Amino acid sequence: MPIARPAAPVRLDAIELRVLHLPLVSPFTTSFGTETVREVIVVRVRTADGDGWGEIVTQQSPLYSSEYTQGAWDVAQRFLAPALLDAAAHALAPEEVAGVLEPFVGHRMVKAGLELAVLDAALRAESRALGEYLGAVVDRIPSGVSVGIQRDPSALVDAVGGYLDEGYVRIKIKIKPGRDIADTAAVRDAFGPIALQVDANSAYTLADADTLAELDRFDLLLIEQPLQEDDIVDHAQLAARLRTPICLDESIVSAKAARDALALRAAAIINIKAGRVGGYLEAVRIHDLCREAGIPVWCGGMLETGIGRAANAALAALPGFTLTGDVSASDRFYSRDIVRDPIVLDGGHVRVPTGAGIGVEIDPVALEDATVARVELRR
Ligand code: OSB
Ligand code: MG
Repeated sequence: MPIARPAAPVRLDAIELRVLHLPLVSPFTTSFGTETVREVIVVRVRTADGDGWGEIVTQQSPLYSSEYTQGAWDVAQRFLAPALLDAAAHALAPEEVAGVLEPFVGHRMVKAGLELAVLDAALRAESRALGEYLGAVVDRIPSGVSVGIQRDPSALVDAVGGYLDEGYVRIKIKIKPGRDIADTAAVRDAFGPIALQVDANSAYTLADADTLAELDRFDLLLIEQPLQEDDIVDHAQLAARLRTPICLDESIVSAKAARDALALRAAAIINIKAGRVGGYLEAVRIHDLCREAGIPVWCGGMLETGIGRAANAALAALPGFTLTGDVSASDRFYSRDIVRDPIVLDGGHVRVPTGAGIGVEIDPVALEDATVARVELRR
């Protein structure tokens, strides 16, 4: 359902942007590369009624998407934040942010981070929780974990075993050509009928359909984004050759892209990430249209800090999120988060925050320690 009760407008006095470097507890490897330090941008909007926080989930290099942190840093300061400050000369409702930023093509992760900060400020001013605002129907959600490519299949089994011991209820392993069948077989053989899915991050082409069809024998929940971002028709052709359901991630950059992918039968399941689609409000629209179409969705992740993770937990509490998402605990990636009350795993679940706004408080010392660049733009 669309947002039931909009938030009151806020007047923006300033927007602070910071680039953070947060060391990961272990390297995270996907088909597109390895990350050891999370480089991310945190947004603080300043209003007469208090601050609001958001996160721009770009990565250091444009490998998952065309967006990347230094590009985001530039476009946010040069165009998007000034446009928002101009528009907010009187007051701006969170629901109006996307419209103000719409003339600028792309840069959805930047738009999402700015929108979240305005949304957080507006909801904090009203003492409303983001979950309640978005339409959450549960107070805790099951937690899955995304496991990177390891040195070899036996190291992967060790890593997966550790997460199962911690209580994660669904495992996703990253695959790439040459590290697909044997890795998946090793995990299936070691752990039997666990809830298991794979993510290729666009590493294959339709010419690999026979290899991908070999994955059918592992009874996977889904295969995520086997082909490239714009391979919508190819995904539809691949789907006709696989028993394993295809889930799209990179391809779904908007509600329009989601509608088109469903019309073309390119996806049976959709991974929703607010950053990738330009914000939590667009994410809710995708949720709504998938629910209408009977398409299951789940909440993906971008190695968010405690800011984005709290917001993801709120989103994943909507009724159409019928599959377990990548909303893992803070300590899966970080030994020190930038929020005071980071997400923890409790019986395989994480709690949906109930405090005002995103429902977590920033740890100012941890934030400062992680900051490598800071700028403040004023109206
Ligand atoms: O494809 O889902 C992905 C992380 C960065 C970029 C893309 C992806 C991922 C993950 C991690 O799989 C999910 C998480 O944040 O836990
Ligand atoms: Mg993915």
